[in-house]
Amino acid sequence: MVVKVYGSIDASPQRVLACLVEKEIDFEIIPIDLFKGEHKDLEFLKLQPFGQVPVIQDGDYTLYESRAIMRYYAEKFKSQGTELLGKTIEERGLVEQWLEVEAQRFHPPVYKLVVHILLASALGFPSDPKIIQESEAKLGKVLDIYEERLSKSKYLAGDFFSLADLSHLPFSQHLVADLGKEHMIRDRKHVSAWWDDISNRPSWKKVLQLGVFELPK
Ligand SMILES: N[C@@H](CCC(=O)N[C@@H](CS)C(=O)NCC(=O)O)C(=O)O
Repeated sequence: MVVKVYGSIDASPQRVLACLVEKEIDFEIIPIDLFKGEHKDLEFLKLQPFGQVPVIQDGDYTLYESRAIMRYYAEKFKSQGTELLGKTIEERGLVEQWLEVEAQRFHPPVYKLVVHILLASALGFPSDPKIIQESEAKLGKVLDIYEERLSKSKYLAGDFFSLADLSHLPFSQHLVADLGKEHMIRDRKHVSAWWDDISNRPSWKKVLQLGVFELPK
């Protein structure tokens, strides 16, 4: 069965694609152009009533929310491809803990940086320097905690790569590649080594080969 991934070359769909590649699951991308507003079309809203990508369709099963999709495939194909949830219930607990940290602590400030540095003019509103400054400060404090954690274990949940690390790839890529904030990673020795490790995985390179995010001309 080939999984249909509705999305674009955007960070949240990339999270799902990296997981599918790690789990050796075949997929097909159904392009949804956010700048043309295709995610608000009535047909698309039948799949994702909040009007966001990604959504997957697997036969007649439909699922949205990128982290829920990753958890679903990591569990469904536990023994296929890379084990991404940990081998014991204790490891699983730590994977879940760091997945929550990514979603609740890392994502909000980095998302604001993407909106205010990268997207504001394309979306037609002025970027707010105060929000940029506050978000960078918040993110810096979060990354200080990562630095401490990664001085004790190679990856976030322990000495094994997991969904918790993978979930950071798309927005860390934005930090490094398009936001001019690579120093936030590089100034922290262990975070920097972790980023080099996870971003050099063949799965992430394959996702980037599918295309990189570009603003409309
Ligand atoms: N919590 C959702 C967030 C998805 C999300 O923010 N998707 C963005 C693209 S990266 C989107 O569809 N933006 C268009 C919009 O929100 O109108 C998930 O993880 O799937």
